[in-house]
Amino acid sequence: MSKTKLVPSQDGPLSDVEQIKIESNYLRGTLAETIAAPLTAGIPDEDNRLMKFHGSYMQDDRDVRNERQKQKLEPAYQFMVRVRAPGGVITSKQYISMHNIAQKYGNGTLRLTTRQAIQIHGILKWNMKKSIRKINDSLLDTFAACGDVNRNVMCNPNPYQSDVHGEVYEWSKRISEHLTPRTHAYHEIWLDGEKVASDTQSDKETEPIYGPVYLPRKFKIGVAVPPSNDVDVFSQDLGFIAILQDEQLQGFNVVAGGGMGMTHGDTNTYPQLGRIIGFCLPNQVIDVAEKIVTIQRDYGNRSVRKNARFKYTIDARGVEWLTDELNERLGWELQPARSVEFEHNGDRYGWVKGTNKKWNFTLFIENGRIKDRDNYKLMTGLLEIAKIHKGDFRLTPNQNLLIGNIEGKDKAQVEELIKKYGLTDGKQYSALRRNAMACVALPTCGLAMAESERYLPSLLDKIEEILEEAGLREEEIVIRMSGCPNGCSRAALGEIGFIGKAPGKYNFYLGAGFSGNRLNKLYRENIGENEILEELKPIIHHYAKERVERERFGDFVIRAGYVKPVHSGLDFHD
Ligand code: SRM
Ligand code: SF4
Repeated sequence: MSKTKLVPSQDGPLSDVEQIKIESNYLRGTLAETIAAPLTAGIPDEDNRLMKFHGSYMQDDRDVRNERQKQKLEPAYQFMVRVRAPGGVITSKQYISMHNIAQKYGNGTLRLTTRQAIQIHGILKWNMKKSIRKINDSLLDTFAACGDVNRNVMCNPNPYQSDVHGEVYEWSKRISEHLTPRTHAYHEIWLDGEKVASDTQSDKETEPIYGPVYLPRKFKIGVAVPPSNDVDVFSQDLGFIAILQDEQLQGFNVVAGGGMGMTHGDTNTYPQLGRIIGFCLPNQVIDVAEKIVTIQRDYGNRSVRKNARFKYTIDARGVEWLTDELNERLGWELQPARSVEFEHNGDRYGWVKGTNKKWNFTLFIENGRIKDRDNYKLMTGLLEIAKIHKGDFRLTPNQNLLIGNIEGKDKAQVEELIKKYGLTDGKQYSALRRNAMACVALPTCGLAMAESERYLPSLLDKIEEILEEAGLREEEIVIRMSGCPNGCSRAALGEIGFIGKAPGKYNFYLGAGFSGNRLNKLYRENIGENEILEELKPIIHHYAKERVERERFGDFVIRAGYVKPVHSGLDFHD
């Protein structure tokens, strides 16, 4: 019997978001009107909730929030749009469009996300329709990039096994397409599609998978190709692990019920690892994804939003319940899971030749932010590459960018531009920095309790000094920082993890598995930079001196007794 957890009952009244969804007429609400309303740069809260399904969040610039309040001005409202790219694959032309939209309507930067999507921040309400239309003109879209539906489906961008990767990627795209909501609201609001009257709604439009109230909470799917676990398959609501034999795709192990978010001080919330529940053939994968989504639709908690993710649905009932329910809905049974090993959950940088003989270059993009700085013209450099590049770009699950499928004859030209703009595979940095991720946090994220993207690089400068002293500059250690316990950088899977508590203060975690198969554990609470460095320094030196051969940092801190291992989120707070 698997362990279960009593989570707050779902028999209470529906949460406010459920009410908004019910009344929204398939995600319309009054969005069309409030986006057009000229008197305020913002939109009302109910529409902002619906806006997420359309791939956008209203935010305000938190750097100027207090000053504007003093001046009795409304917050500096602006919108972030998230552009979905299943498996992170986009063409050069699409990349150029994103660049242009960010320059013209956004804050002039692009943000590669931890789920292989692109975010453009700082778009004013008056420019939202134009921006979304341009995104759609480029054959990308923002629909279902956020909201209580299935999000961007992640997939390993592995250039080594091009053929198998291509096949797995195609399945990921099909899962994504199959689970995309069917409402016409997006087209109607943003692309001036034909209006659907609410009284004839049911005749014209249905959501065969989601139903009219969609899911109780966001839902995330990732597909891993071993030995790389770059998609952090155990952090996904639903994961698929490609099983390969003699370079042929046999099928997928199915992983259910992962998630990273929690709330400080609430032990009913916790990060959780997905559990491997069986194996399916390639052509069964869409059926499995659909049925799992419907189980979450029917059993997820619609009363307490904090406990509405799939991990809680499973933990309240047990894994056996899930497999029984799934097998029943499928009408056939999952096969026993195949054995599989992961080696790492990071990206592999630099040049690599695929089995299709084409070249790929993975660029190190610190924390996913593409912008021009005085001495590093990353944004301009990438634009110039996109102008001549005939292959594709792949956004990696670790916020980096792979310039993919370069013909041998074109390699020198790309190489020249990489050199000209000083773009890098990160080899001049420590292995720690190459394995680091920070979420966006301030100034755009409304939920940030502490800095993350803007702070981690300077903290790393100091940790790197300790690593140099200890002779560990080239030791790969996974470090992740999130500005709040939502864990958007998948911080609970960092061998070293920091989660924001208050400005300048972080909870400090240790001991996740290097390949993303074990959670970390709280080591010190609410500490600032000096204490972080004081705490970390002796541990790093201890590791340098006493690690056994090939022992990973996350494994060492457990063996040395700094923290207990956490193999299930149900033990995260023990
Ligand atoms: Fe996230 C909410 C940014 C990946 C867990 N996340 C947010 C919001 C939208 C804040 C908000 O709700 O107002 C952040 C916008 C910040 C900004 O200014 O851009 C935000 N999340 C991000 C991104 C951009 C972080 C990044 O640095 O790349 C990632 C976008 C992914 C994408 O392309 O879809 C991002 N978020 C994640 C991940 C990692 C993942 O999915 O692999 C997680 C942890 C995995 C999980 O979902 O369990 C994650 N984000 C959350 C949560 C907590 C959800 C929970 O139920 O536990 C929230 C808050 C919420 O949903 O209420 C959140
Ligand atoms: Fe914002 Fe928190 Fe996510 Fe960071 S972890 S982007 S602070 S919601």
